[in-house]
Amino acid sequence: MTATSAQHPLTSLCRTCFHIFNTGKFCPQCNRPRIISHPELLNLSIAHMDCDAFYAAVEKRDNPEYASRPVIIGGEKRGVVSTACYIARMSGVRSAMPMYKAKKLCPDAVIVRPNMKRYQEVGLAIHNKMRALTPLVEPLSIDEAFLDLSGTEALHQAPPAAQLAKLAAEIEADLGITISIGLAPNKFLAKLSSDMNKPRGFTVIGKSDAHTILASLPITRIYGIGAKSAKSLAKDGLSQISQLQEMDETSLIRRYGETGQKLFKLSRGIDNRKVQPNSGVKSVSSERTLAQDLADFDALQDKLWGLSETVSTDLKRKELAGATITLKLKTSMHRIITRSRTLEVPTQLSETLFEISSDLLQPLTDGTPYRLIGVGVSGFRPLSEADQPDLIEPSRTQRANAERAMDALKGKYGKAAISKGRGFKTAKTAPNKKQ
Ligand code: TTP
Ligand code: MG
Repeated sequence: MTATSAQHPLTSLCRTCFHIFNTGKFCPQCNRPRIISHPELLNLSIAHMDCDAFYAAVEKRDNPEYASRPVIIGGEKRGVVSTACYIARMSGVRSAMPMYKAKKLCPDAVIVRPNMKRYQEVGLAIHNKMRALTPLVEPLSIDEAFLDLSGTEALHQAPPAAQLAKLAAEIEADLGITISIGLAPNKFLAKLSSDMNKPRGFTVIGKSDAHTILASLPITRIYGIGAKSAKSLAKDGLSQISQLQEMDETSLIRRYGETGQKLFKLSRGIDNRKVQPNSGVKSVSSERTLAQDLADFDALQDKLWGLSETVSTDLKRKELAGATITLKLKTSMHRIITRSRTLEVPTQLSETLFEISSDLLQPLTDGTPYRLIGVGVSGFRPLSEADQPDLIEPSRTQRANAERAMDALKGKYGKAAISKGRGFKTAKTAPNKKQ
């Protein structure tokens, strides 16, 4: 499906043989009907790609007997749906739904416990295929990424739209996973469009039709507008993007400050954020200024769990694993102290970050009051080397597996509200994130 504009001539791409032609319902070269048409098709280079029913797709691929059955992926203990295949979705099953409800809606579904390690491997393989097209790949989560394909046409002898269609076909053929594509002038519109015709979608939003498409959508489709912001906007009578399009910038800024300016721009399809690959990232860290100075080990260690979880979430989202863990402290006299330890095997797990940073903290708790505490990871190494089974300390491997299972429940890392027991104490205030 395609967003089109009547005034401008269309350009079309065949998603089967990648032939480019003017217009028509069938490809003049291969006669197939999977055609994508848009007047700006050859001018756009920012893409967002998101796998379809990702965890369920991996399970179906690995268990062909599930192919035509409704499949639901979910953790047993917390009883929440991680995802459901598109067959199960026809019965109304959705991510984050309680499992008992999903079972009621779809009694004949195959229920599968998540295998996070497997999904991470497949997600990484997909991101690596993207990196073969451009170094400008920004993973957003395990199954999605932004790509900036500007300037790649000469190298690949094909415009970005054709490169994307080919890549999707290659991912399907080589990895057995289907993916949906959004192509647009910027990240906001690309992400919006990839979601519009799932599964196996390819949707284009151009400059010429962005305004009209946005006008038909609710405000909640603007990134960063969660349930809370939507509620306060609704109090002011604002629920549709079209309403924002009618307001001028000054009054939006006067009402909502910086958010108002963002709403003004995004409602008009303007988004200047760059696609940021991870290659420039040297370290990932998180630190927190304490409400009151602390000297006690237990009290300080209590903060380390939340910090370790934040850093770990960030590492997983960015597909990074680092071997050097650094603890940072600032005394009440503003002196900065750092202590680091380098591990044999790089990690991205919060359990490991917590364990090592606690070890580093121990000798520094000699009664000195601290006003800030932070955890950082550097020394990045290939993800394939990360968190290997620990033969010397098998309990560490068990904890790592438990964390991966927990990640499965958390969905796209942090979307849902699940935290390990010890995190509850520190989860109230979000730490300042730094990179
Ligand atoms: P999504 O891309 O949001 O969902 P999806 O790939 O299952 O389905 P689609 O994109 O076709 O709509 O998330 C990717 C994976 O993240 C998903 O397969 C499972 C996991 N996930 C959760 O565990 N919990 C959640 O609440 C969500 C939204 C996703
Ligand atoms: Mg997805």
